[in-house]
Amino acid sequence: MKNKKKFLSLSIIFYGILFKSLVSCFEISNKSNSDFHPVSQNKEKTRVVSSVKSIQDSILVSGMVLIPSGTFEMGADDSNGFEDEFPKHSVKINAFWMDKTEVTNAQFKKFVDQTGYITTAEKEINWDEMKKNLPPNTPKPDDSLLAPSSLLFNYTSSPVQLNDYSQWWKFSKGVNWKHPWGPGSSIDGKDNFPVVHISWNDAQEYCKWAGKRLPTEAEWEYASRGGIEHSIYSWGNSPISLISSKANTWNGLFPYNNSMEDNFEFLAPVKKFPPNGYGLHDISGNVWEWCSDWYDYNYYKLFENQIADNPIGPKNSYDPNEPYLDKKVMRGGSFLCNESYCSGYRNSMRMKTTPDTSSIHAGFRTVVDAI
Ligand SMILES: [Ca+2]
Ligand SMILES: [Ca+2]
Repeated sequence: MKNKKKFLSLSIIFYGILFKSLVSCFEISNKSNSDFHPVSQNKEKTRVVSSVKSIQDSILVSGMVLIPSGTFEMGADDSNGFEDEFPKHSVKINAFWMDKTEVTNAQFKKFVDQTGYITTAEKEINWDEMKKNLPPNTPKPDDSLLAPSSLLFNYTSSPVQLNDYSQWWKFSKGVNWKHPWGPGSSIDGKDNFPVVHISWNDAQEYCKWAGKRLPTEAEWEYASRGGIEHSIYSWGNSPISLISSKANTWNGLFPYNNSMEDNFEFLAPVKKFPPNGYGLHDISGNVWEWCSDWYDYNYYKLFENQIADNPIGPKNSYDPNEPYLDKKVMRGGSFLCNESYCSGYRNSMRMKTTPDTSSIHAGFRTVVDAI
């Protein structure tokens, strides 16, 4: 029993995508609702730019929208922000093109068909590589734990302590982008669903093939805001609890009762929810989206009282909760987020996880520099 417990905790450290972050969500969401102060909706507006400048552009940016250059205030919009979202600071962003949707199964399949690429979740875990990022003398787990695997969500049968994420996250064998719910599942007929079980490393390889790149964290937040200043969400400031039509999230009681007011229990096909002001679908919810930046808890402090000019993130990762793990940023929340547990769909909410991890609710979208 002792050994079993040790392996469980070890696997959570290894493959612990989102674990600490989910705890962070819990801490945020436990704040009183009385702290929530919606501001006026008058600033909401729709601004979609979809023109292209040349034939070459039109090929490259198919399925993308132009995000115009500008300066915005990056970071928490109210007291619900987590500590790493402060201080709010000015950021200048050059124009860029961004995918209207999360990268789909059909798009990723084209990449795999042309390159033969094998994703992280489809490979056995290389213990020699992995242990370099773990505390010294971490024991090697049983070989069965090193088999190709990814993280799956499982309902609990009843209310549980929300700080014990191992109750609903299971590291599961045979789970990958082609079999998102395990060996018995497939993506047949799901071309327009977001590809999932994609590690940051996988997303990088796709970008190289496509001639594109991942957005920086600053670009992502700027795009998510959709041209609305000081908005908590990509649609403005109306609470998610009142507008389930805005994004695919978790309605009801997490993690045991999904009431599905938004009509989707888990993943939704892309474009089932309205775009934000820049024409981006599912920038909030559905699946988390990788950014190019390393995560640093203190990064925003570097830009206090100055304008950050197209920041590309820190040179090194730092998460005080797991300082021995290097983590990349993810943004936007997923179908597992809700107001009572995880508000990851807030514009400024910062998620972080190691670049070799994958899960049922993590994907990405790409960008291209606008010249
Ligand atoms: Ca949903
Ligand atoms: Ca998303």
